[in-house]
Amino acid sequence: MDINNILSGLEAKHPGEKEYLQAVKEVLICVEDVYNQHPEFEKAKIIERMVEPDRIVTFRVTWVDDRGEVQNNIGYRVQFNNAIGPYKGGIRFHASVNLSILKFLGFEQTFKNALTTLPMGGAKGGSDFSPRGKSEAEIMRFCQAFILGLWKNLGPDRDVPAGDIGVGGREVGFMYGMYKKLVNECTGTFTGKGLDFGGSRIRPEATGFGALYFVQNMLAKKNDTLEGKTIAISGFGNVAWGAALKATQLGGKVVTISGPDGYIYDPEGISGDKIDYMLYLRATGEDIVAPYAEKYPNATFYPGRKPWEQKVDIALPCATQNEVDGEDAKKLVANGVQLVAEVSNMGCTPEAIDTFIESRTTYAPGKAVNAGGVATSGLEMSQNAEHLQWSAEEVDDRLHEIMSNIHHQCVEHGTEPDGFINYMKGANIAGFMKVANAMIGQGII
Ligand code: 2IT
Repeated sequence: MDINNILSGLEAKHPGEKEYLQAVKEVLICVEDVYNQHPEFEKAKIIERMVEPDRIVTFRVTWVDDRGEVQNNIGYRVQFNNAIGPYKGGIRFHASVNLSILKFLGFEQTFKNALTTLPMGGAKGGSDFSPRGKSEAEIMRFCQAFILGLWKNLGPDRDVPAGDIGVGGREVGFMYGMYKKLVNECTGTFTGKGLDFGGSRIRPEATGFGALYFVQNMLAKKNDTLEGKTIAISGFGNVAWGAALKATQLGGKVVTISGPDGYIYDPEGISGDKIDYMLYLRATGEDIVAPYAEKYPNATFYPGRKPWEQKVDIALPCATQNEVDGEDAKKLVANGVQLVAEVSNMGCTPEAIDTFIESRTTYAPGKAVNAGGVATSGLEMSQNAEHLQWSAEEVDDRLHEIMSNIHHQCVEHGTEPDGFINYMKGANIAGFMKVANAMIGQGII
């Protein structure tokens, strides 16, 4: 495989799609050696086929705001790869959404879903619609209009969306309601649904909980635990909330959260009702964390800054892609960080990852660490298919097992001769091999 050749070909075809090209480059570098050991991959042009989405659906979403004004947004669904199972992945509503971001997310999702061992292909969708400051009625009308443009491409065995940034239980409910009205079938088709209409227990918590189970596994490998560790978390959405809850339960002390306006440092630890307060802050729809420091005066608000300048044992980026850059990584390493686990998708820039790996800092990528969210979505699909709802204990037990298994795959494929575990390499190789073999098994299509 000639990585530079493939990448320059992709750059020429998709100029300016920087997140997408970044995600592809990371995987290609990691899998180059194993790829070259399998001439059947080269013969079937597996890489060339795998880096292009199977299909991209783009549609105009028109809706009416509360003032009666007509609004237009763009909707997308990137159906990346269904070699392993139906297209599966979240929907993101954020002003920054564009095709490059959704292609990177769909590409990552394909390998992440393969790592879960559940039968799910990879996809991602979304819109440049910004939920910030919108009323509930506006959000509902937008969700309904979005589904009018997309529903024909979905189905329980075709494509099963879920939430992502800007899309939580409320939005999934509105989208699923409209979808169901159009197809007149109760087959699931969305995950992250409400508990009363086919949702899975533990799904809201699953991304954060799964991430902490993964971190527990990483620490156990170093004969360590979360007990007494200080933890920097970024973001204050659903993922940050689940991560803070589980980190605290397991004996860690979460000292930061962040929003687009800056970050909060709370030396006493963000626990108990302070974690619930995150949900309140999110529900206001204003997308700011500053009010935390007014409510809890022992905490400090640092406007316009990122939490990575604080001295902590563990860093858990839980906000968005490329939120930890090379400079942030240098600060974390200089302050003696012991472990960095991406809970956001592609939370670290390539420079940040290089800094962690060169300094032999234990680092794991989002596609392994945050796979508990989509894994629990897979469990929701199973429950819908058998028309049953499992107990919280059953779902949580399976989530534990899946995260340990992903950790095991990373160790198996990522342990270097000096004993250092390169989780990025391990996750990419394990995910890639499964998708590549599934594609080979189904012929040239
Ligand atoms: O990035 C992700 O894995 C998600 N947003 C969850 C996807 C899903 O289908 O549950």
